[in-house]
Amino acid sequence: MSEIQETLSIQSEALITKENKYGAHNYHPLPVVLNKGEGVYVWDVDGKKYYDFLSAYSAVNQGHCHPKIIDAMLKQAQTLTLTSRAFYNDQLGIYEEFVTKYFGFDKVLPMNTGAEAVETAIKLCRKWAYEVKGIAEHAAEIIVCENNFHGRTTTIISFSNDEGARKNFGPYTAGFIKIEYDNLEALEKALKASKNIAGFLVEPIQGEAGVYVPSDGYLAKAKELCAAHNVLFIADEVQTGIARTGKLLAVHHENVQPDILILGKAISGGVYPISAVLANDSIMNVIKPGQHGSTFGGNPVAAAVAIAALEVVKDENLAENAERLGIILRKGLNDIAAKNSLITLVRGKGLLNAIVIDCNEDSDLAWDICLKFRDNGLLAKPTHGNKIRLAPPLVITEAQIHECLEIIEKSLEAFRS
Ligand code: IF1
Repeated sequence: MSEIQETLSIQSEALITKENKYGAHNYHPLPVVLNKGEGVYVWDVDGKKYYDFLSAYSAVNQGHCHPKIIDAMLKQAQTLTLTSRAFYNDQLGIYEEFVTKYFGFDKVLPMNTGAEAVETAIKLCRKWAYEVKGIAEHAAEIIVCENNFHGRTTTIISFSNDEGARKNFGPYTAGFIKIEYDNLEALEKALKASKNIAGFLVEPIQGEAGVYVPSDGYLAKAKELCAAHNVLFIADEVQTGIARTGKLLAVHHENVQPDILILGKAISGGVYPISAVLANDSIMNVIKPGQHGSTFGGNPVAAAVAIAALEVVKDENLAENAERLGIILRKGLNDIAAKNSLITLVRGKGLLNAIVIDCNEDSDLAWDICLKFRDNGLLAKPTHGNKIRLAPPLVITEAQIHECLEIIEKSLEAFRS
């Protein structure tokens, strides 16, 4: 794999070396060192400006350092930052009312990271299964999908089938059944096979798998099957939620209301770690004092930030923008693909898209293309070796999309064989 490029400044190289020396090697970042962001742009330490086509894995949907969100954070940070949940604070209730009405649920359970919210949903689902559905203790099972990505905790990686994420982190948590994604027959079969199914945990679009969009009707039918078997439909919208795919939630494309909704990332616009689990009373009320929590979950800064970030999504019509510009982006990418055989497939929804590069998953080609994108002023990252995720902040304009398509086309031309 190409490492530090000759084009890097001494300053960038020094900072990368520090991370390599003092930080755990749990990432392999693209060699670019950023120190500023505004809207769709980020800048490196040498002042070079880039389009951000990763948006911190869809956390920065509202654009970098959105003034309204930053103002809310600063104001609250100067007043009260953390009380713990041992006491009430004057922000949390206001946020809880706001976020539940915004997404149409009775209650919210506030956490910090996506993985924590997934863990929360799993615990909630299991407890509901024992106390409401009446499954025998320790027997509850949750159906998950192959090639899922739900986070990095021990339980979550227990039901991953990504060897890198899983290997040598065992023993694993039991109670999960894996079925093929986008396969309703497999779901129905699993639901019929056992009386102990508590929930079905699913990403409406599989992000890590390379932006894999399921067939039309899959989510609606899956929800229906779950309802028929008294099984909770749990949507992990950590990556797909908050306008990214052209609707407020990706499940809204099929008019589905999940039983449990998991949100993270863009619920803060990428300024603060905030996540949330939403459900109605019949489910959420199984959690009683002392049974779940977090020191930072629902803190006053998070509450103020999340309200501002969610207001921006509506004020600036980000879902509509993502829908409209996604179509233009995919059309432009397909036009490039028609001329350049390096792109074998363009897929996605809204502004969550990926191109599949004509090489195997072990090849360096997608990585090298991302280095070329970088040199030409656009930042993106390969996923699963041969796919490149293209997911700019949702505040991007049509003119900017066209400029980015030019960068992409020009960069790919350099690789034409
Ligand atoms: C990393 C991917 C994206 C998520 C879904 C829960 C979480 C995530 C659907 C956990 C997190 C991230 C984490 C990031 C890579 C990344 C990712 F490539 F792995 F799939 F976004 F595309 N559910 N996704 O996508 O949220 O605990 O991280 O806040 O570096 O691991 P978290």
